[in-house]
Amino acid sequence: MPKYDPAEIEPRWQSFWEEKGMFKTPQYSELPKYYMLVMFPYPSGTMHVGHVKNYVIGDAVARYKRMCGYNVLHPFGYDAFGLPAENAAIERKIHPQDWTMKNINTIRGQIKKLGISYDWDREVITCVESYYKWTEWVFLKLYEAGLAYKKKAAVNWCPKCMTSLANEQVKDGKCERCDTPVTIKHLEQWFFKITDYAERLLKNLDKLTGWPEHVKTMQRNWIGESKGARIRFKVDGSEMQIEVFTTRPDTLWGVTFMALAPESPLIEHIVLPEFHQDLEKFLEKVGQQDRFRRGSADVEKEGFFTGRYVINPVNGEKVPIYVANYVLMEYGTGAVMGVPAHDQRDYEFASKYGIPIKQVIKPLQDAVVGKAYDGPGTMINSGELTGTPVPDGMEKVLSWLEERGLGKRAVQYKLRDWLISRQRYWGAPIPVVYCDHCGVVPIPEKDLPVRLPYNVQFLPTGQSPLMLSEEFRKTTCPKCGGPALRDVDTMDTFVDSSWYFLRYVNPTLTDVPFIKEDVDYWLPVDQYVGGVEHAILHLLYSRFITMVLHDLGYLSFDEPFENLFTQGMIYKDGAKMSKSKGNVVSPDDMIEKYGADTLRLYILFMGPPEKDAEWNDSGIEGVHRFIKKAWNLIDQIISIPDRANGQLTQEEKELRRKLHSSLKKITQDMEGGFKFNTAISSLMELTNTVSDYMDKIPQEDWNTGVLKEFAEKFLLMISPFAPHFAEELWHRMGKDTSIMKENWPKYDPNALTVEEIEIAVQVNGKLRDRIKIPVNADQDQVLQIALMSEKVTKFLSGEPKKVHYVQNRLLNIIG
Ligand code: ANZ
Ligand code: ZN
Repeated sequence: MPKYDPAEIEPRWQSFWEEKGMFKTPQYSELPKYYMLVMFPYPSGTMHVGHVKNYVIGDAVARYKRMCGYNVLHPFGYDAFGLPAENAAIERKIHPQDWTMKNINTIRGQIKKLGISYDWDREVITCVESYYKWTEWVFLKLYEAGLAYKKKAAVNWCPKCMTSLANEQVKDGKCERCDTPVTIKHLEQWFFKITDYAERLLKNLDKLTGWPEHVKTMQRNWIGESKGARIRFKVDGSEMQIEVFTTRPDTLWGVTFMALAPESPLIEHIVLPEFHQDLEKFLEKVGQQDRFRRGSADVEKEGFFTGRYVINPVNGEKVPIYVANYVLMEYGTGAVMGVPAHDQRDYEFASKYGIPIKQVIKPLQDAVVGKAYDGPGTMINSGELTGTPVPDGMEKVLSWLEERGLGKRAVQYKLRDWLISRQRYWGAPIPVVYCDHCGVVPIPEKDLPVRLPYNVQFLPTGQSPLMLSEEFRKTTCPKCGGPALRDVDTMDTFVDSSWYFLRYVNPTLTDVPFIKEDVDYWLPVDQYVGGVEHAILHLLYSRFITMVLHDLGYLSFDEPFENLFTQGMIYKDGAKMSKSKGNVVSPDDMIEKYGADTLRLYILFMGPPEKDAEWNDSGIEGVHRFIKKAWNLIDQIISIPDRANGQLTQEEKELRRKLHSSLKKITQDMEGGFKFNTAISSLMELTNTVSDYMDKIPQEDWNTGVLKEFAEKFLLMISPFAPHFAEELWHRMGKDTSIMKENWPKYDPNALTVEEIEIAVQVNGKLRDRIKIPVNADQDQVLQIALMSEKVTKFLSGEPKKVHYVQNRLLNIIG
């Protein structure tokens, strides 16, 4: 009997599949399409088993769907630009391109050894010219549509990475990548106007019924819709007005001060001259505070009185104007109407500076003293609106304000425009030039790509490395032919990944990024699988770019991903795997030790795939024992010659029942969403049942028909998880076509019916009744049925003392 030898089997089938082109996807087919997409990786090193989980899940789905009769698109690529690759390259003093390409080769090799069924002809690498040419094209399209603009802005600056960061890349005031506290720098930057799409990005979430609820919630919170009003206050003794955004227009009568953000451009026009010097000092102090924490509840409130007042439009009251640290310039209008009685931050501010606190909402129940009350209640001290219940009466308040022209309804989003300029080398160039004569001039599409030069001093210095390349920077204006300078920044890597799923459809076209009919056929993606860490940024940006391209007529759909699945992480020793912690498990080591199929099965068996799971060496050992056992079992079955099997015996019927009920259950697990772990445990149980049968029944009595049916169906069912194993035994069974070409098996409903038989029931040795029981029911079950018969119980005086059961024949109760 040949031993299970994955090291011999697996490479052989990998070459076979590749030579026969079995992973290739025809562009069109009679079959319905299924686009199975996994999030492509940053090639910033080798992969560990945690990374691989994503691809193993995707492959199980892709292989299963092929068997179900779909034309499956299952591509792979690399998010190859960006800081991770660049930083790693700098650390190792090697060019980012060389470093990245080397890693890509390693990763590709790792994936191939796993037998993942990617269509390698469609591989996409974002840092190669043929791809980033079209990333530049995306920029141009946004620019033409008025959705890319440049402005001087205070940006988040990471002093270690020496680049600006999007708000999304700042976590708790620190750089997401290196944990360095982020500072502020004023730079001319390019932005994408994602805020124009805030409402649609929010509303469309309701359509995405195939997305996990928690991901949609994260997106909703990130977009952060607030409904309220904008209200203008006149500055006393001036023509100037200050507009505020408030979610509580019902508290307008309780305003006792006005607060401006320290960055507000209004300040210099408002503050009295004699206050100027002190104001400077105040602004300097606030400028040193952490801009991301300034607005949070626990930060000490600080303010500066400008010497001026505004007039409350509803009651004519004069209230002082302050500059306050907790007001942020980026939100609303950068100005707040202070209502200390009903807003906690205003309350703390007013208490500190001796500003009156005026109650205008009467709580439904007694409120906590010494705190702002922000709960429901009734408006008081509020002129005509006194008595209005809130928040129920908010509509009435808004209409009242609008009718009198005092304010207007407004919706405010937390979402900011997407800052895409990076002062780094390793990214797609921004395709514009600056001409003294013509100003900002986009590069014409026919002149794309703007090539990223290889020979550049790319170490970060705080200014863009491309600035140092005269050869890159100096050019001529496409409009007037005069001298011009190129933009020396590169694009945020999230731009690269915001459209890669379109490129997989037509990965090699050189004159267009994709063909509309083709992407319309393949997209939306049927199933997207990836890490929950991309719940906000990547998914939001991809949705945005898709909407823009849709609106420009390039696509017929406006949401790219129909179904989303977020897989959990693999932990080792209770922690996330990382090189620095030294708890990394390499897929290569596991493949060497157990083979790819064992690794694949174990990753899928570890638990529900959406949950985090702990890597366990004895766990993979156990899975390896299972696969060896299944190998031996099937090998034995294959080796017995077929013979005529008569009527099925009871055991044989049972065996078929188990086979078909497993098939039914596993099909449900596959259809009902990623329940690979329970599917695999059904396969294990089934193996045990068959093995018990073969142990119990002498070999010459084995029903070869039933056993071969088992072997065949078992191989089909395990093939999405352990494809090499399945393919090998499939051929050993004498099949001459690939198991990949087979259909997913259908269960036989007739095999599922449980047969009943009649058995005799004795009480104290005397026959008292005959009862019907399901074949092979156990003793407890049979006893229960027997005790429902009066003919039995009337001979018993209480609980049975002893029970003797001869399976499927006779039950004797001693009472
Ligand atoms: C008056 C008021 C009274 C407010 C009250 C709240 C309670 P969300 O829900 O986050 O949208 N606000 C407006 N712009 C601000 C800015 N640039 N910096 C800091 N705070 C700002 O919060 C909206 C509320 O946050 C607004 O409603 C405003 O305070 C404040 F009893 O206006 B409110
Ligand atoms: Zn010009």
